[in-house]
Amino acid sequence: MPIMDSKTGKIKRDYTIEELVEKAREMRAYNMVSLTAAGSGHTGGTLSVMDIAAALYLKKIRHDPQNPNWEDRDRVFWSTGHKAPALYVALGEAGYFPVKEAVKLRKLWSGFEGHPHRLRLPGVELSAGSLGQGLGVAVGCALNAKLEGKNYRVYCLNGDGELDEGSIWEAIMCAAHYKLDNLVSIVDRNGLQIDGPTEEVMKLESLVTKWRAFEWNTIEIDGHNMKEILAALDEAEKMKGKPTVIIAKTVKGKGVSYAENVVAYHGIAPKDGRSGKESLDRALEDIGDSSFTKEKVNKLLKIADDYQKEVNKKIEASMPQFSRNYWWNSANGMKVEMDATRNGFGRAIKKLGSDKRVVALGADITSSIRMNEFYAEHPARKKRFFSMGIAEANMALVASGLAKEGKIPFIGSYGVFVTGRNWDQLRTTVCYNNFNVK
Ligand SMILES: Cc1ncc(C[n+]2csc(CCOP(=O)(O)OP(=O)(O)O)c2C)c(N)n1
Repeated sequence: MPIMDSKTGKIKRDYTIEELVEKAREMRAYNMVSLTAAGSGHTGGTLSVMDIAAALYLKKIRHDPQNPNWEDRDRVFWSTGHKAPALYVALGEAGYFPVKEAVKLRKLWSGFEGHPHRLRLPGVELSAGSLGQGLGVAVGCALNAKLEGKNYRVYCLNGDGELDEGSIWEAIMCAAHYKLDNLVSIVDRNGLQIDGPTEEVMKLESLVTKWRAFEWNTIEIDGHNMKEILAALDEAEKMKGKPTVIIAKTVKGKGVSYAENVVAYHGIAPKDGRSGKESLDRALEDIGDSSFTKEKVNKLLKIADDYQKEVNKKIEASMPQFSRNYWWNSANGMKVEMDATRNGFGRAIKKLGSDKRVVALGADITSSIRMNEFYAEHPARKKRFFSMGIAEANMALVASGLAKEGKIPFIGSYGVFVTGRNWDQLRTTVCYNNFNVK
């Protein structure tokens, strides 16, 4: 069901397959302008998921952008919150707000946060960012439809790297247990995550066999073929008694030559800014939407720029000012040299690595937290490094097992994940057992 008027039940706007292909092209272009204006964001995954986003928001789901909380709307959960810019351009194209607004990506108070915030933007179903959580929420939402006899459908966009998280498999089991045929997971199978190819970080294959064994209806498609995407979504709707997973083979960075299949383009905007080899201009050339003239792009970038200037003014006005300088806020001796904590971590683990008992466990952000310093100049140490995938809870437990046998394991991820997602493992297993996990 395409975009609807929730009051009259009439279709507001429908698209042909050819039009959807063009819309996805336009969405990629807006996406790249947004990322460039922000100077940061996730190029790779937003581009790989874009055709699916266009198919869902412009053709498949029943929704009314003028009535975002319509009770009977279909729900789409973006479990991979880092792909938020693709969600924003999809919502904009569908009519939740003018799509050009999405260029205010990552700007304070704009609502277009780096990861989606449900309370700040209409059409966003779930605040997300910590991977592995959306599918469970989607299960709850689908269960509610069954309980209340509602016929809305529930879609969840998952990343393939995200499937490393155990909580995903708990949700998979739960959905099959409750025979949630109103639920569809779409896996953006682009084959890459942050540390490299999925099969090197944590082997996923055979993915189809795994989902089937968990008793899901399993469909494999080319995630850039609009016809196949729509056919799979229709097939899922006909399925009775089982949830459906659509494993969509995609290309990370699809449509932008310098980003396609390039691991480094996971979480960055075009390296060269507006023009140059790896720039916005080059990206737009590759994408090939002729409506994105220099003039139009300038105007879009100006929207972002003007907005930022207003934000800066407001911030400046709200900052407390000293009436004059004192020794403690201005003397040279009081100034400190700043260095990121992760750099200190990298230096320390490099040094400590000479102790053969030291082992390092990574959770798919190894270079980002400088854990790679452990083996960068000491290749022999690589065998004492273990990639755990995006699975912080299991990482703490595996480290515990190694510690129990006399190793000194260092585990690492971003602070929120390595304390939050494995808090109980730290409490019960690491602490109560007094295991020497760092
Ligand atoms: C719990 C958690 N751990 C780590 C991260 C950091 N992180 C953000 S994206 C990402 C890789 C995700 O890979 P995938 O799901 O395949 O997404 P894609 O490659 O399609 O962007 C990681 C590890 C996170 N957001 N959440």
